[in-house]
Amino acid sequence: MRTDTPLTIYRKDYTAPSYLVDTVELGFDLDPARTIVANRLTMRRNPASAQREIELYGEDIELVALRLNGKALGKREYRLDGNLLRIPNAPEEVTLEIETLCAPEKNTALSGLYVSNGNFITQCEAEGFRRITFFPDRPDVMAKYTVMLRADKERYPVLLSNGNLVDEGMLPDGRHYAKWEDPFLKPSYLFALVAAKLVCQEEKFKLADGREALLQVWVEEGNLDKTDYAMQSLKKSIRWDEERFGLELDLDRFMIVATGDFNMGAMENKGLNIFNTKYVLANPRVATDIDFQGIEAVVGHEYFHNWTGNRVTCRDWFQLSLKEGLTVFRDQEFSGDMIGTSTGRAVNRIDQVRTLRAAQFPEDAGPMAHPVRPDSFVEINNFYTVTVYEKGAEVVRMYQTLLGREGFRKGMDLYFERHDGQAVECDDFRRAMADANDRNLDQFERWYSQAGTPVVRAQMRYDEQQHAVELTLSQSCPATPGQPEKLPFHIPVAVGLVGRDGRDIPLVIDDQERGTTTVLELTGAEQTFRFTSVPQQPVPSILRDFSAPVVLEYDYSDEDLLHLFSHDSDPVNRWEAGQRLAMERLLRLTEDVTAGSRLQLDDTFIEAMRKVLTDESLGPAFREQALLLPTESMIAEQTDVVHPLSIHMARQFVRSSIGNRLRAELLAAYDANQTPGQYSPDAESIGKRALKNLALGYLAAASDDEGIALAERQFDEADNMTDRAAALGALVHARAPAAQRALQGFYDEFEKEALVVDKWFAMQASSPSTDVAAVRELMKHPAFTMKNPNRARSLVFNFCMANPVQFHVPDGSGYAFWAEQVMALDALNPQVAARLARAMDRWRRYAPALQAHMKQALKQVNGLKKLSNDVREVVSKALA
Ligand code: B3K
Ligand code: ZN
Repeated sequence: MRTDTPLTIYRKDYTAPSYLVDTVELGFDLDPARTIVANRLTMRRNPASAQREIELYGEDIELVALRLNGKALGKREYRLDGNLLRIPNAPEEVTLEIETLCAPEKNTALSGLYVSNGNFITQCEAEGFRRITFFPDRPDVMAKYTVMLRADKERYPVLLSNGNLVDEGMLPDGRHYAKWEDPFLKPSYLFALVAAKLVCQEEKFKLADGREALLQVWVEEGNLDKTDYAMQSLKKSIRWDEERFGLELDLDRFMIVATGDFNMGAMENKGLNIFNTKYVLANPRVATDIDFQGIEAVVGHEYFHNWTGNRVTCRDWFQLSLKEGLTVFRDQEFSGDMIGTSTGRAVNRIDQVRTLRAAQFPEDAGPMAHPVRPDSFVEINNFYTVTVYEKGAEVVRMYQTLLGREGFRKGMDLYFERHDGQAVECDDFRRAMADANDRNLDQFERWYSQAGTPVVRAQMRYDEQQHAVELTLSQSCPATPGQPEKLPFHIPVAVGLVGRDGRDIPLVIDDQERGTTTVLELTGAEQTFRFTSVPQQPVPSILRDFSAPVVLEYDYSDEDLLHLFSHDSDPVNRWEAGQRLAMERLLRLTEDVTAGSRLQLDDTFIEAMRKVLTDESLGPAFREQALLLPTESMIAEQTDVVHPLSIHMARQFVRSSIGNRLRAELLAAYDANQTPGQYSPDAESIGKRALKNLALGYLAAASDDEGIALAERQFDEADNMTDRAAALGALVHARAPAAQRALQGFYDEFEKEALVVDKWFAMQASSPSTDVAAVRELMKHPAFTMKNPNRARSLVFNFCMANPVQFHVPDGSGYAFWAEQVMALDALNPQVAARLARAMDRWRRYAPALQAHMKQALKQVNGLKKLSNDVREVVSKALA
């Protein structure tokens, strides 16, 4: 916690480390109140650096002893300014011995070494290792680690760290020890230890080269009935990386540990992944389909980091997307391949597009906008963003779109050939892609350096005489903080032409046949592409499969959109046409609500929805996506002045109209998509449940009580959490009289299941019937605590970020609540507080009266003298 003005760190100021570390020997005497850490480093001067001082970072730890080459250093021989310890005039080769103290039980920031439900856990990325010991805590310092753990055997029977267990035994005083050795070089952010009372599900797994690896999933006692899916997902991930990228597990042992107190989803520590319980624990009784999917994706993600992140890591934190964008791309491809079918894959892709639009586009247009490879930051933890992750993944995907799957694989192979064991930059990845394919990707660099969402404007001209189509594409990109002007991007635009009969027209450019979908490369500000042999005026299907993270503008008529919505062979664009039809109406209705006009929804739209809903040739998962309306925040992004209540009412009106006017079809879909028999989280069943529960939601939003009755029945009879939670959500959101009884029953039944209690809070927090006063009441519930990030997110975050009507009440009480919670949370856990702080990012877009309240709340937080850098950066950028 600092009170001075936070320092901005710039990418351009990078300098190589003054000393390199060869080996690290760590000894831990674990005690919640007073842990002693002995750290023995062998270091040598870095020939690539002109600097001659040893620089070590340390934060919130007490220095007890410091020895250099066996000799204790006096106070004059080193300097300790804040978090930086400097030793001038050190010799070429150095053995440093550092002894420090820390208090894990007081560590509420959950960064470094902390206690979670009585267990010791660590989290070191990005800069948590310095909260454990003094160290050149930067990712380009890679070393070999040996770790000795000592702790009371009764309370901490399990002692884990990275790599291989090389020794274990008893100590005289009831304590025991375990010694771990990690054979691979790693940066400090990948260090981990666990000392805990845990049990595990384990299995030997045969790797492609014939070796056997021991796989373990560690959880607290009582949770062994929820580890199967994580274990299965781990095995699938290992196999997939072997097959798709030729990458093997390089350790004999791979462990996953679940903890209930964790700042984010999971962490890829070498050989010892630590997970939020949310992404490990699942069985049909307590987890929804979305939870199961999340587990598969996150287990995959962390496992894939073993190569993209751990074997090849980042030179500095500005390069974060080098590992995150690439690894998200890899986990997305993994999930797609696990579904297998082409529509399944498309639904997966649609989900990605939705996330990008709902979260990344707003970020790219707001005060925290930054390039995929940022140029500066105050607090690196604020840059684990949707831009670095999801837009970063889109950037990686574009390589594959431009180079083809094989070309992309060649690039990956070259990347590992060149950089295995190194800490590198995003540019190195781009160079590997270019060199392996003999392509010039210089202009592509702008995806890394320029922030903002590019806008691609398309115009089509059909030449009846020549039977030719001219498609003109132009691009621009709005200004973002610090970047007033942008240069053109290298944009892959996948295009098809849909004929009047609904079929794709074969594409011919420069007398070359290009199939029915072709990737146009837009590199200039404006370019025209000419297609010949086009027998009749087509409807263009542009940006197929969402081939680039851009906003596409094209003046589609309703008729064009209806045509694409019925026929486009590209499922993503077929869905997109429906979204455009819906968005147009939602925007108009929002204006009507604000103006007090009567609301009306045209038959054309309802008919289009009816057609999709009843089209049996489309899989249920796709139909669900097609019928899902854009979220309130997506609508907000499209309006000039945001009136949250108008948006909510407009969207509710469309929902109830669909519920009323498609009642029969929704009921039929509800019945036809039941999944009797044993629950299974396969794509087909997940799709059916999604469509069925969407139908239930619409029916419950309709004006008669039949939907409510259906929801009540489903709630009482469901044998799995997906259906249970969907029914409860429908009751709560429809403010049904039965909602209270159902909520109480749900709580009583699942009181002991922390992740389900989170759902219980979340459902209420995001319900439009829950106002600020009700949230404050819920905060008094014995199960609520701000100290647990999952719990804080379930109630406080959901209210501030997923309940726009109540959060934005005209009197500003929602914002006052926000300020209060950000400040309270900041004193406990700055990383989590800074996430909540971002709820106010888009404050300038709201109606003036709301803006004034929002500004006041932001100023209140910013006015606090004692504020973390994390929150300070977010609120000061919002106000700037
Ligand atoms: N690499 C971690 C994120 C660490 C966040 C630190 N504030 C999880 C992941 O992306 O796999
Ligand atoms: Zn990651």
